[in-house]
Amino acid sequence: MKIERIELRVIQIPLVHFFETSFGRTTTRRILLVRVDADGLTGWGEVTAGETPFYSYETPETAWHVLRDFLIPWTLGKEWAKPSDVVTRFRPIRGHNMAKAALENALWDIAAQQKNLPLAKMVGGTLEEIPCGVSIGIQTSIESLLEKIEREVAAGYQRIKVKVKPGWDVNVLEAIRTRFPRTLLMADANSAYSLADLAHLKEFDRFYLMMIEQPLGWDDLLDHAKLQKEIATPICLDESIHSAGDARKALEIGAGKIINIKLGRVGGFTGAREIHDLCRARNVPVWCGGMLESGIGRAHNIAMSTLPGFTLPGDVSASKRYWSEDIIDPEVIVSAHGTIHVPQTAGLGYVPNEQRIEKLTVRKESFE
Ligand code: OSB
Ligand code: MG
Repeated sequence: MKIERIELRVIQIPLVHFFETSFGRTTTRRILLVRVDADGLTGWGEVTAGETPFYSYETPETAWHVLRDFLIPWTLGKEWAKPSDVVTRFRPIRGHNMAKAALENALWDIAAQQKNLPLAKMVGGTLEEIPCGVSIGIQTSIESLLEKIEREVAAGYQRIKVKVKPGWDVNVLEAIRTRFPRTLLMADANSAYSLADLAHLKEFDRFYLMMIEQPLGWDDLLDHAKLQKEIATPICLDESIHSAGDARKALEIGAGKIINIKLGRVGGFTGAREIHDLCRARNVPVWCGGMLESGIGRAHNIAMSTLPGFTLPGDVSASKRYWSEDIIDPEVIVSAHGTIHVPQTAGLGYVPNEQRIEKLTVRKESFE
C-alpha cells in the first residue's frame, strides 16, 4: 500500500465518571488520533498515551512530536507491502511505542479492508465473541465502590478489577470479599508498592484474587520475581513489558505468571502478536488491557482480544462506561453475559463518526 496522506488530530472528550489510579485522577481525555489514507482507503489509529507522563513517559504531545518529525516523514509517500514492515523501519527510535502503534494499527485497518477481512481475522484472531471485565478506579468511599461493583456484576461483566494503593487496599478488598465472595476479582496497583511492603502485600493472599497487577516498579522485573516467590497471588505484569524480549526475561526469572498486553505499550499489533505467541507457547495466559480508549482504540482492542491466547477477560468494556457519546458508530456494546460480539465486516468494524470527531478536535495537521 502507498501512504498518500496522514492526518493527526487531538480530540478532547470528557469521561462520564472520573478515573482514579494510584498515580492520579483523569476527568477529561485528550486523545491523539491518526488517520491514514492509502490506495483510496482510510485507516484509523489511536495513540493510547495518557494526558500526563505518569503511566508511561508518553503523552499526546510527545507522540505528536515523534509522529510529525520521524514516523510520518519515514512512511508518507512510500509503498509498504505489509503493516509489519513499518515496525522494522521504526526500530531506530527507542521507545515511543504508543506513537508507533497508532500508525501501524491504522495500516492494519487498511490492510484488512484491502483483503475484505474483519480486522480480527486479519491479525489472526479466532474468537467471535470475547469475554469482558471492568476496571474500576479508586472511589471517594468504599460504599460507592461496592455500589459500582454491584452494577457491573448485574450488567454481566465476567470479572472485576479494582485499583489499589497504600491506604486503599486490604480494607477495600476485605469489604468487597464480604459482599461478593464468589466474583472473579483482581487488583491493579500501578507500581504503588515496593519490596519494603512485603508483609502488607502478603495479606492480599487471603482474598484469593485472580492476580495482582504491577505491584512494584514500572521498570522493574527483578523485585517482582522476588515478590512472586513470597506470595501465592499470581503477579500480572503491565507497565514493565514493552516487547517479547521483556516478556521472555520476565517469565524466565519468574517475575509474574500472567501478562496484560496493551497495543500501545507494546508498539502495535506486530509486537502484541509476538508477546501473545511467546506466552501461548509457554502456557502463560494473556489478556487485553485498556487505556480509557475512544471507540477507535477500543475497536483495535476487540480485534486483538480474539487471538487464541487471550484466555482471560480483558479491560475491554462498553463505550457507555466511558463516554456519553462515543466517536464510532455503532458504539461498543456488551451482552448480558459479559461479552462483545466481534464485528464481521471488513476493517475496524465500526465507523469513525467524522462529524463528531471534528467537533471534538482541538488541534489538527495533515501531511501529504
Ligand atoms: O493500568 O490498566 C491500567 C487506565 C489508564 C492507565 C492504566 C490503566 C488503566 C486501566 C483502565 O486500568 C482500563 C480501561 O478500562 O480502559
Ligand atoms: Mg494496569
